[in-house]
Amino acid sequence: MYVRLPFDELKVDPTQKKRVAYFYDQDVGNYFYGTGHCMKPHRIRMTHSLIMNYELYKKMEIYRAQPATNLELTQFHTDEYIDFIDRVTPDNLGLFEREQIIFNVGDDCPVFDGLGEFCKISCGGSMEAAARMNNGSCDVAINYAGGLHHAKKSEASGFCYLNDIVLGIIELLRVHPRVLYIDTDVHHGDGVEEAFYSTDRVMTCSFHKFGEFFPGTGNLNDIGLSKGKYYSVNVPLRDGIDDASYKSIFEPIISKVIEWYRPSAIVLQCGGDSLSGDRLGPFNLSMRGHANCVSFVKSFDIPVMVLGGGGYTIRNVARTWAFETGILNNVILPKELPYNGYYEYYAPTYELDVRSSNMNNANSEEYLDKILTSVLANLDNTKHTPSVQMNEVPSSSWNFDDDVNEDDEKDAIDTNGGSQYARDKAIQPDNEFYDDDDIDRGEKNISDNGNTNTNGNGNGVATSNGNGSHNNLEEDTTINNGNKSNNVTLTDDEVNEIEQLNEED
Ligand code: V1D
Ligand code: CA
Repeated sequence: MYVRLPFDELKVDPTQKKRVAYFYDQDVGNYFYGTGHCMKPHRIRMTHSLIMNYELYKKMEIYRAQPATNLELTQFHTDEYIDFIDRVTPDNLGLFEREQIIFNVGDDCPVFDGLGEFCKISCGGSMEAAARMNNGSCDVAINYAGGLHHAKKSEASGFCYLNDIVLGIIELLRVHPRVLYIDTDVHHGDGVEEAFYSTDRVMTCSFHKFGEFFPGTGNLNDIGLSKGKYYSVNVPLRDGIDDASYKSIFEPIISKVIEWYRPSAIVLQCGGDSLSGDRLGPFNLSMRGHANCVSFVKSFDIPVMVLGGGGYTIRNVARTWAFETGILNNVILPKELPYNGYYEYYAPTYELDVRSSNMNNANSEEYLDKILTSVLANLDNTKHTPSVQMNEVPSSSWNFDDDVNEDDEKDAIDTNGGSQYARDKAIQPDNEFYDDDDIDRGEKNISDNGNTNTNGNGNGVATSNGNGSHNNLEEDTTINNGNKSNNVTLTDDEVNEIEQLNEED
């Protein structure tokens, strides 16, 4: 059953064009978990700087999402927990002694300055990514500030406080009958699995290190419950898995899942802690081995949301996520790193590469064969794709609980009000896009000729409105989209300003 596939060079098919929406908030890199903590949101800013300096902004649409609101967050989390996350700070922590225990904040999940804002940025990105996929305005939506897969309904866990993935999937379920979640972080995607453990509307599939490793869940025989039985897939792996072994287990499992389950949307969590040399993860994937998962999932031509996750050797996380962003845009990025705001992090090679090491691979062919055989056998039980009666979800009316008619309720996930409405409401009129006081002057977009593109909001990042149309663009000031060629030429002063801003990063 298990066949060790050769690990061939990654290729892209330039004829297979995807519309890519990329979500980034300039504030995200400023949040700090604390000295000695290995989770560093700064890696998202490093990734962004590579992406921009590789000029991928010419290929995709770049948005700054609206941070999620408390109401939106309660589509999954409890009111009490959201209230706590919203209000707690390092200064008032003493007022929350009981809550610290019940909501599990502490060493792994410290209360840091701006915690609530950080969570809302992460969740807003994934929810808006889902909204854009729902309205068909993109084929690929990327949010590297998302992917926080351990967060529970009313509990922080493993550096994660709020579960942007669950919230994003709930949004996708408004339109998509079946959503597939794939998790390549070295840790088990327990929070997402738990949220959908008893439904067949979402199939979760996590690849992870198993055995004396956080969070301790994700055994081979954890396969879901009641209606969700066979709709949770766990692939427990041992230390040192290499590119060829990973590909040889990932590809047949994902192929069969997609063939049997026929998802209409996929969410791919790309935790960078499965890379070789990670500070926490014991796997041995090269950048290309990791990116092969992205490339393989993309090849199915199903709308996909690509999220971040863990990853603790931050220079390698940034390299890999930038490379993967290239793949999603049908570009194999050149090896030589462009000069960027964090160039010194990439010493001594200054190259875009993460190599495997010569560590031992504890995943024998026999072991991988046993896993593959078991997973594929379980999948046979999902042959009859669940057919869900879909009800059209109105995008311009608020479905309060007491408004929902009973027929509609049958298969619906309780969205506690529904966020599509809120996101539609957030559309700014076309003539009100210039709100630069609220948006910091971070990296701007640079046009084909190397000059900055002034798009009206001064930061090159569109504030997305979730309905598929830009709210900050006019025909002659379009942002960074390679399909459009009406870039604006800048003055030397503007170019200097950009260069200075890049250096400040
Ligand atoms: F090394 C550390 C330094 C400071 C604070 C925490 C850690 C640390 C390392 N590993 N914490 C862990 C893991 N926690 C424990 C706890 C000990 N307790 C009894 C449990 O082993 C948590 C690892 C979290 C991994 C998060 C993730 O990579 O999966 C992730 N994905 O998306 C976002 C994060
Ligand atoms: Ca995983």
